[in-house]
Parts: sequence; C-alpha cells; structure tokens
Amino acid sequence: MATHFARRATRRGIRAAVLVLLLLMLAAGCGQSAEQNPGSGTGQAGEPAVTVTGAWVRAASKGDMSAAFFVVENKGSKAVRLTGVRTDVAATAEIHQTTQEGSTARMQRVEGIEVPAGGRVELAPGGYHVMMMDLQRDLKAGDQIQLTLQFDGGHEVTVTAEVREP
Ligand SMILES: [Cu+2]
Repeated sequence: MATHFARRATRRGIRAAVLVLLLLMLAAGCGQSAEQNPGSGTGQAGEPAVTVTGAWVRAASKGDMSAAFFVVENKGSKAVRLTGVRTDVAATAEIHQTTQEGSTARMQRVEGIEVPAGGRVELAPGGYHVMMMDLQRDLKAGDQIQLTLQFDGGHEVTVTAEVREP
C-alpha cells in the first residue's frame, strides 16, 4: 500500500508529462493498440459493441501492486457494466475508484462500472482503475500483458496493455 500512496502523491506533477507523452504517441499512430487487437469485441452478433483502447499498466515489482488503466467505449444501444478483470500477472485484480476528500485521496473497491449506451468511461490515474495486487512477476516498462475485461452477461474482451513507468 505504501508504494501506491507514495506514487499518488507525485501523480499531479507527472500527469501533464504523461498527457504530453500520450499525445505524442497518438500523433505517431501507436496509441491504437486495442484497435488492432482481435479481442476488442465489436460487431459480434448478439454481444455488446464494446471497444477497449489505450490500455496501460504501471511498472512495478513482483509482490507489489500495480494499477491498470484503459478507456471503455460502448457503441451499442444498451448500457453495459464492467464487472471484473482477469490477468495472470496478479493474484488479485479489483476495480477501484479514487476519490478526493479535501486534500486526501482515498480509494475504494467498486462492484462495477456502468458504461452508458453510446458513452465511454475512462479509467485513469485519480479516478477508476484496476488494482492489481500481489504481482506474480516484475512488470517492466515496455512489457506487454493481457487483461481480460468481464462484462455483465458473460461478455469478455481481452486486450494487450503496455507497461509504462509512472
Ligand atoms: Cu486502487
């Protein structure tokens, strides 16, 4: 927990730098990894039209915790609910929400995240994230890991997430 909170303290300072980096990557055309992923799950008959883009994970050491972030877009006509995430690099993965209470950032587990019809939800530092606990191996910048997002109704979307230094 200590690392997680210490990292959050410096987050404000690095947020601008991360944003610039993201924009540069988008400009270079390499920010679309999930679009190329065959698991992004659009257009399958009877399943929600959900796409997941921009997945990334914080670099961290084996045994520590990390967090995963991505954007879920629902192009369908019905709301969908992200209910869980599976990954083989962590013993446990939970959906968390960070909230600001005065000057204190707190996080809590949430049961799921609703993505409205035609809408999108962003998991990003300072808000929703997937907390990955007890990492089974080191996550080094540049590594790629698989995340399987579970939606209500049994629909799953597997994406590749890139490990980045916070
Ligand atoms: Cu958390």
